[in-house]
Amino acid sequence: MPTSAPSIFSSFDVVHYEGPDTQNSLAYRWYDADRIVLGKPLQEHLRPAIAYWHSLALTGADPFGSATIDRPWMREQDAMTGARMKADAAFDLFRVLGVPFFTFHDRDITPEGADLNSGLKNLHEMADYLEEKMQGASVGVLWGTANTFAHPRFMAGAATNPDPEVFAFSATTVKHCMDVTKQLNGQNYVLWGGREGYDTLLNTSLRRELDQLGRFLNLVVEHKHKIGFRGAILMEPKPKEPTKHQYDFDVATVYAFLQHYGLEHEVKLNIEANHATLAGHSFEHEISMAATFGLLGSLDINRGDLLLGWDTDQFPNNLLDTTLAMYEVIRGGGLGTGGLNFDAKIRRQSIESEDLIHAHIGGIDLCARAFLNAAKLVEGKQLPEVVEQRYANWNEEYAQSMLRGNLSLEAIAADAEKKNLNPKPRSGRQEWIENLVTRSLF
Ligand code: XLS
Ligand code: CA
Ligand code: CA
Repeated sequence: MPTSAPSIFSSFDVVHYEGPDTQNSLAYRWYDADRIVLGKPLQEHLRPAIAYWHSLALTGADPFGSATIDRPWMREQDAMTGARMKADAAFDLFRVLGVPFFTFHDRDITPEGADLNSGLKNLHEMADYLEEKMQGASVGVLWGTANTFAHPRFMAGAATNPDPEVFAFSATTVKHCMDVTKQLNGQNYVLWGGREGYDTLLNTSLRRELDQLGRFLNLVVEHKHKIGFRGAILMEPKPKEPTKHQYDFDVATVYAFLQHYGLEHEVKLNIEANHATLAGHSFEHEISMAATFGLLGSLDINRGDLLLGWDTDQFPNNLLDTTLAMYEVIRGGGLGTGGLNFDAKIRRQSIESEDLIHAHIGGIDLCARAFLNAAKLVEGKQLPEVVEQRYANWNEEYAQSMLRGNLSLEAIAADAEKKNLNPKPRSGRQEWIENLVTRSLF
């Protein structure tokens, strides 16, 4: 039964595109969902999604203080009634912002049960409730996932736990979350490593833990095929936090892991901006690495604070960084079944419901504007041509035979000595190129 009271978002008008000159702060300036860019509507390139955990479950508590964000469903005595109130508010928020997707963990949509089976019962009950609500709404699931990191039982990992019962508990949880994601027609299923890592090697068997994680991922892939889930399975790299060292450190580490366990053709990646910078990379580097190996799945959009060394998950506001990221998305062939999930949270002092709406408007508008910039750079052809010309000599026959492996080191040396090669350095033209990008921002 839907709860009858209006939600904290129900009184807001639907946010529309009004163009860059509007004075209305509750309007989109750049996110013109139907505008055709590079052959298809902007919305189909971006596929924005609202993250249930940050938007509906956030309390603002931090290690120094208690909750600041007070939502009516958090005060509800009956946990399942609270979960339904939260879902009602969520669907109001989706409608107001006009986003096509949302993402969730099992623990965001349902309370923890007294034991495994009662928790699973709650999950299926809420999945049915969400399915019903989705029938009257124009929002879908970008991805679902399992929270196998918050409860103390997972403190030493889920799949990588030294206790096989935790492995089995986690496998059961993920199985049901995958089933529910399929039921809700989810476009992807995500696995972020949570506590899959270690705090000290002194109590850890790396070999065992990696083998456990490899087996776990293989089980997930087998189940995907068994139930006929057509979406992608996505791993989400993160270098540290909560553990000192996470096994899914960055794109390159996960690619090595997938190859080692025979999964590189089955699993793609969900790449988060803040995780990229925590790993010492730029977001665009991680996107480009993933695209290079055919692993580009979906993006978690947010930003960190370069003066802080942790995952602040702020809403993004840097147009240059986001333009560079969108440029690599386009170069990488787009996001396919993926999208832009706003894995971002309002600050602890942003306690009004309106703050959450401004946050998403800003983030979605930023990505739209960045995508338009990037599309302009692609269409302008100057940037792609620079790269083309820079490597043009590799298209020649001799260069190609070096690449194909037709020539040994000895043969290459003999030819080079015969020609007495004297290659001339050429400008990389970085400043000219960077000016092209900077000009696209204004
Ligand atoms: C945490 C992660 C997490 C995943 C989903 O840092 O970003 O929220 O995206 O479990
Ligand atoms: Ca994330
Ligand atoms: Ca994060």
